[in-house]
Amino acid sequence: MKDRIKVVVTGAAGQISYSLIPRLVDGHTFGDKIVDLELVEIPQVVDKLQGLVMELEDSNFPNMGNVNYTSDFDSAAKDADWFLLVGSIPRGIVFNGKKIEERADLLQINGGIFVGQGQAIGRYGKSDAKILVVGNPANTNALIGRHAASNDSQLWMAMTMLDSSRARSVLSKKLNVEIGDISKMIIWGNHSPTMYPDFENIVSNGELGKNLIDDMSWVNNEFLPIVQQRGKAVIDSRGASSATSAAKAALDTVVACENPTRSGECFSAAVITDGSYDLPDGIICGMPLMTTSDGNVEIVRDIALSEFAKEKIKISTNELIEERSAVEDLLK
Ligand code: NAX
Repeated sequence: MKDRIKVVVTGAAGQISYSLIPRLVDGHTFGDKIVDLELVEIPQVVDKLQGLVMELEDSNFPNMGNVNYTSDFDSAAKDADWFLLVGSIPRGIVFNGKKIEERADLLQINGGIFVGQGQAIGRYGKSDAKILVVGNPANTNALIGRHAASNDSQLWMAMTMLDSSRARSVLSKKLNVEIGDISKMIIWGNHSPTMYPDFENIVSNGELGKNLIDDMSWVNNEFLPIVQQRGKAVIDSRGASSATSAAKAALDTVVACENPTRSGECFSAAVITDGSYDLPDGIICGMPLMTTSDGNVEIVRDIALSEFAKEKIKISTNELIEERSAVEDLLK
């Protein structure tokens, strides 16, 4: 009999989820396992998921197990192995009669969602559950959820894989190599325009990035702004936010956590700080990670940071500290 895995996806009727959910059951992301899906939406939207479930059933996915949709997060969370928390309230929406424009309002509203979901995950999720927060502001949402879950054996991450994929793409063009020839693309800090994509520590064809890129004008005026502002550039062009690339990045994160990381490599996600790299305590910060052969996800601790990198990372961690202050009441 094949192994089973239970995956909860919130924001299941949204754009990212439409690309993400079918690929959870296509036999690649979780290999041979049968994948049971719990698709979660807010009550006003949940009925739309019936259509998505019909499409999933019609797609002939041999690895698809039970599929349920609900607006009851607590029941969905029961014994789940993975939580992909995509659902959130976007900027510009009218919420409780008020148009949400300010970052502080966005932090409060979305943070509020993550208190309830975090408590349910801590209480009902598997003790070794892995949680990937995609919904923005992802790092601070993950901090709130992790605090509410109060279950240290579970792993809370905020997604920075999309930023890392974007940075790899820009660097592969600059270095004129295939994207697969670039490894160790680390994103430090917040999933926001302050993030720091660490070009110095990439490895391409056996050579460190700092030895390959000596054009600081290109770094400062092209590389960093392109990667940091890529989400906005996609919105400006498409009239909608990055969806298919965000879905791919979420899947890449799951695959990176489900399979041992090759020796000397690492992948990007934001996790709770633990004193490594002198990062401030108690924030969810982008760092280099690896999955061990027994399935634990750990921080890679031997990356050398230049003064330039440290300065950039500080800007982003300061922003995370400010975000944490804005939601202090949700962390009590
Ligand atoms: P959509 O607006 O298409 O979908 C979001 C869905 O979440 C909606 O259907 C909404 O009803 C649902 N939702 C809201 N509150 C919920 C709750 N409490 N429980 C369950 N569902 C809930 O947005 P989409 O384009 O799919 O983006 C989703 C989130 O990803 C946004 O916050 C977006 O900013 C964020 N992103 C994060 C990225 C990252 O790298 N971390 C990149 C892509 C994306 O911008």
